[in-house]
Amino acid sequence: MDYPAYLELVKQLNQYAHEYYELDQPTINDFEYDQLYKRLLAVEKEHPDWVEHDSPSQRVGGSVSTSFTKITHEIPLYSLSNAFSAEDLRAFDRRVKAVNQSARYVGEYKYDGLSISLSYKEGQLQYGATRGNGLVGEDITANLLTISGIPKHLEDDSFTGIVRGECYMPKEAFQGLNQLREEEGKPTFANPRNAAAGSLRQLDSRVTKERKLAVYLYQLLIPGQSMDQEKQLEKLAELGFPVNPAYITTSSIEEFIDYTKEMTEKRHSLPYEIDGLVLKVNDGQTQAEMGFTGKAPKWAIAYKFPAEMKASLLRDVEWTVGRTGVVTPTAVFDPVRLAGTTVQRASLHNVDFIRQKDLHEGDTIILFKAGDIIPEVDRVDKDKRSSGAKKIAVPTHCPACEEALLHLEDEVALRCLNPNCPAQLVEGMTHFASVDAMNMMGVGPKLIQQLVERGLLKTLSDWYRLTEEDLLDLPHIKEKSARNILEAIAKSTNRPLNALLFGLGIRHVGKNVAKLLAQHFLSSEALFKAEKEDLAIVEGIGEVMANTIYQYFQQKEVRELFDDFEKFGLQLTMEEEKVATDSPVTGLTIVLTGKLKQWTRSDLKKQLEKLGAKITGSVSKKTDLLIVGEDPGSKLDKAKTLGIEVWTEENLRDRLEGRL
Ligand code: 1X8
Repeated sequence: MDYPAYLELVKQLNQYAHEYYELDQPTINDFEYDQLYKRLLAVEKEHPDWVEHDSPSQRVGGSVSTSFTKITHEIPLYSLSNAFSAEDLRAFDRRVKAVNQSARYVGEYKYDGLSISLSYKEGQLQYGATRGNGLVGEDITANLLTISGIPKHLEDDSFTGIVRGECYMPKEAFQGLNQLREEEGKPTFANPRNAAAGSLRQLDSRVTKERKLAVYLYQLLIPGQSMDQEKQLEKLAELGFPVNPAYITTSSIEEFIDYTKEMTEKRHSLPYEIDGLVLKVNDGQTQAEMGFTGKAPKWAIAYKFPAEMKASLLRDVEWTVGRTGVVTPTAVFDPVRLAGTTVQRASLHNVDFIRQKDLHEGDTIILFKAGDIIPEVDRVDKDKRSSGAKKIAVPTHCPACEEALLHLEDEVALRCLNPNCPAQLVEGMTHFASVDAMNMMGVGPKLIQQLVERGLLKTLSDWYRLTEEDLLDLPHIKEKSARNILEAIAKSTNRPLNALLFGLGIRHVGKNVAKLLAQHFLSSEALFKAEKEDLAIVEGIGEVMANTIYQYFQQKEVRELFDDFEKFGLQLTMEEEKVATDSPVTGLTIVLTGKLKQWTRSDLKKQLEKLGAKITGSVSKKTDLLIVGEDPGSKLDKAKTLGIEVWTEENLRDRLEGRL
């Protein structure tokens, strides 16, 4: 790899990280990201002088997003030392008992979620923050307030202190969310923790609210006071916070070790995911005596459950073609019980994964569940391989259309490029008809399969060419259902532009991006005319996405498709979003000054304009309001002289959210 290619790789990885962490819209899966990241590390090892300061390798874990206001924790959040065996736990016990022979322990669940910290003053929530790097987190107050169990006001209005715990997504909510995302053609979350993280990092708390998050609180800190752990839990419950009653107290490490064994099995039947147990010295006095190492308390330890692994026999590798032509392999193996359910299939992701694991026909494979939910192949038991076993063959031709497959050297994916591939067609047509796209009620995959097989659906506009005779020709379709289908198709011509754009199935364009595009460009014509730069300036659309969208609209076939759409009367334009008429800033002439922390200037300008305000550059008698960030300059002086109202960013936010 040469230097420019290295720079490109850094840029690409940063874009993926941005899409993952800030937009909550990953465009590649974890495995693909890891592959690229490993390549980056290898190159940097070979050329240490190339390393860029913004390379992902230079970031420390738990990076702080730039989208939220940062909050410096009054008391840092610590991490926990880990124990992986009974022996580790006994060693911990010896260290504790050396300080206090009769020390007692509290043993609690270790949730696989995100640590949060809530600060209350006289019973009022001041802010809620993420852990961040332990010293500085992000202000996610608005999002946390959507979670039941996090009150804005406590009944006890004398309480001042910090409350900490874990925010998590229950297993059921996680599965529901992923199912929905799959239907919407969005990338799914790898585990409930990622899903919870993505949900908390939403800039729009209405999204967080839909995500069914939950919390358990387990720490209560009052500056200058020390409180036994059990007392903290009691007091938290008394204050009205959700506290998990499932904790044990004991002074015997052997009893705790037994508990770890019991929970290793039982955890799978809990409605949320735990990845271990936390053992804490109960009394505050002993805690204080033991103190902290660099960043972890010496009086607590996290026991991590061993990941459950089971062996099974690989029976087959299935290759399926998705909507975008990517061909993905799935392992089919003898059914095994694993982490609470019976499994017999696991994604093998892509060709690189198969090569890396060195998978052969009939191999004994060792399985585990990623995030306690998704079956994954960990490795192959090579000792059990029969001599002469063949490597898993990678198909050279599409399993659906038999066209030659393409495997680009620097792409992980194996692709079928045949635009008329029936598998892709069926997937693409199904997506077009789906609820969030053209919403053709009563049009299912089976019907679509038949229509594709008969050559009646070759391109998306063919939907609008279907006749009653076409449908009546199909088995089991009577006049009534044929009419219903045609009616549903006809009705779909009224779907708004964003739904149509989503339905096209452009790579990386999910429901949200489709909406951004529609609202920004307002017509398909404008999209055909847009340059890459015009696309990339849309808030929420990165360079990679801009490029794909641009390429898509350059295609001749797409032009023809839209000409057909126009002919069939589809909605190819939409109205600009209405400007609000009743917000606290409607009709005001506003000037912005100073460095803003919560918004970028252009974002804030856009938002205020949507609320019906006019933004101008300099303060004059006509100015109604000045909004000041950090280090305001002469504009503030001038505004004061003219007696113009001045708001800080915080004032503005409070007003907009109706808090003042
Ligand atoms: C992290 C966690 C703790 C507890 C539960 N789940 C976690 N993820 C607990 O104390 N019960 S404590 C903790 C930390 O201190 N980093």
